Amino acid sequence: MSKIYNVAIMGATGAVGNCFLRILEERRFPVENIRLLASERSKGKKLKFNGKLYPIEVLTHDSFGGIDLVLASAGASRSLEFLPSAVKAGAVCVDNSSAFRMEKDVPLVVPEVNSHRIKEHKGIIANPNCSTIQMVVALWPIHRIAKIKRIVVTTFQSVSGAGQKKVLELWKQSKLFLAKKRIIPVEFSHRIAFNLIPQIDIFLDNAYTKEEMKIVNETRKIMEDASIQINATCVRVPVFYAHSESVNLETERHITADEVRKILSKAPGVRVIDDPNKQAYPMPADAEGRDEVFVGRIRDDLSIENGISMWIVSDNIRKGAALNAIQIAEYLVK
Ligand code: NAP
Ligand code: 3JN
Repeated sequence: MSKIYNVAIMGATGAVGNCFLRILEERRFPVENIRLLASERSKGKKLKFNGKLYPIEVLTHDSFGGIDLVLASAGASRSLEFLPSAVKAGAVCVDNSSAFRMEKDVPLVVPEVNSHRIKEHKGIIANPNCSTIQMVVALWPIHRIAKIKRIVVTTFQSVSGAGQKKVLELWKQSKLFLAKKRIIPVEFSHRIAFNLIPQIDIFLDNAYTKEEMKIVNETRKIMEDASIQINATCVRVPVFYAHSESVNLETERHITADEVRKILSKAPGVRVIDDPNKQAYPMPADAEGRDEVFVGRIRDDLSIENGISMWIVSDNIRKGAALNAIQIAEYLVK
């Protein structure tokens, strides 16, 4: 790669794509030229980057000439179809989708955990699912010291995790609900305003959802430990931004809540907010727009010998998607 980079954003008009633009600006990523790619639907639109308007171009196999870095967030089928062309054209791709995450020769990276894998890439580096990212940032420092044997996680995932249209749907439904008008769900399978939906993505044959099994399989790959037992329940909640997780751990070595608090207060990317006397704990409203993974409600599990419970919150569009991918890109250019 040269010193200033030609960057393409695949899915530039989406929730994650927009966040890519803002974070590249904020972190002064060395961009020479930027190419904004989306579907036919966005033909004629323009988006601002570093004070200049750029046209949206329709994504094709020829979109990658002269491009050094592709940040992809146009969905898994687009990644499967177009990233091989980008690699052929000489670009390195950081992919936000699930398309290549579990491929053996594709690194699946959360820089706070396994940045050493980045250099093994063959053109594509995968960004994990947002729920996996925030969980492993908080759990990796504990795993290193006490070896996690089992994780039971319940997620509370904001609507933005499912894309821009779902954010609008929550707005619309909330207004209708408060006006006591009839709600016909369009984007979600059920009403999301003033409700919870215990299903994210499709159900698999084992009665878990695809989102739940992503957490299981991706966590094992990132933490390089196939022996960790993981049970996940993913729930969509009427929150606009930031995902929350209730996590219970069983460790091989005994570790106290106080020790966990100390370890996490020094861990990269983590911010501990945990003072029950002041009713201080992480909440999605405070995590929105922030880069950290927030951890609180750290407590000993009274029901087993080596157990810890905690509450983890992070902005799903930033650390859960765009920021993690740009941190990977920063390692690439280093
Ligand atoms: P979104 O707001 O719905 O945006 C989708 C983007 O993909 C838009 O820019 C859209 O362009 C583009 N797109 C859709 N179909 C296309 C096509 N046929 N050709 C070219 N571009 C196309 O969704 P999002 O929240 O940004 O998420 C996008 C993807 O990122 C997801 O599908 C997922 O794979 C990944 N993601 C990952 C995480 C994570 O956990 N790491 C979190 C969220 C999303 P138009 O505006 O032209 O339709
Ligand atoms: O729903 C959420 O909160 C996260 C969703 C992520 C997502 C949405 C559509 C397609 C993904 C993902 O990142 O796993 C995918 C996908 O790429 O399969």
